[in-house]
Amino acid sequence: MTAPQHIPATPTPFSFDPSTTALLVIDMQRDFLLPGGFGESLGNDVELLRGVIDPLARLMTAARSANIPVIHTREGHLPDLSDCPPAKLRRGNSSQRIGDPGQFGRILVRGEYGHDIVDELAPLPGEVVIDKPGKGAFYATELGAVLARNNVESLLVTGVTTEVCVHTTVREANDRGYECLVVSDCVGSYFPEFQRVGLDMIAAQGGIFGWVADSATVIDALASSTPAHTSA
Ligand code: TIU
Repeated sequence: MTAPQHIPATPTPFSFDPSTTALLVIDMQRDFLLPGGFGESLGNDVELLRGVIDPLARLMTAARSANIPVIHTREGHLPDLSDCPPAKLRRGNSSQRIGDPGQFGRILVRGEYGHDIVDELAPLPGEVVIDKPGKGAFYATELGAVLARNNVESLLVTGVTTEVCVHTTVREANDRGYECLVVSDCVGSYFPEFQRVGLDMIAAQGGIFGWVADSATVIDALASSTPAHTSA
């Protein structure tokens, strides 16, 4: 244990102990972020997601300097799609389904170029990467065990998309007893309205799912925290 730190946040200051905190980076994958990729092929403006890359890269650097473990997730499926529920497979545009050939390999299939994390945010050797078949990062993954093993109690949550995988994961984490701070400029949505409302929903009703603060504020707090973790 180290002394609790406080990050100015909405709706109240976020109290966290750096020695029991992890940075969660959700689904910063080429399929969602690269121009010409799956996300763009569905008619989305990927620039709205790409704006997350620079602040998130700075936050990851700050977390690593504070010895806060960085845990990455990727949404995707086994090549035979046996872990993809038929209902999920059927969903969406009929010419662009999970497992179909895309610009960067088979869409959201593990091992394909598009499934992996963008170069700017590549995991460092030794950092945990959780492959998840669902929107939430806890469902059918080892995330809960990884967090327990590292005595994690608080999560700094980042990634894409705000209203889908970030929200699902924050809700799952909240129900499991984790305290979640969502970093507002390090999460992104293809839909500006969903970004705004998604963030509002986290902190509404006195912090029904968690807290919200921007990356500059979080980085300031991490810079004054004491290194604590040694591994993930
Ligand atoms: N990672 C994530 O949010 N997956 C999605 O499918 N997001 C959409 O917004 N579609």
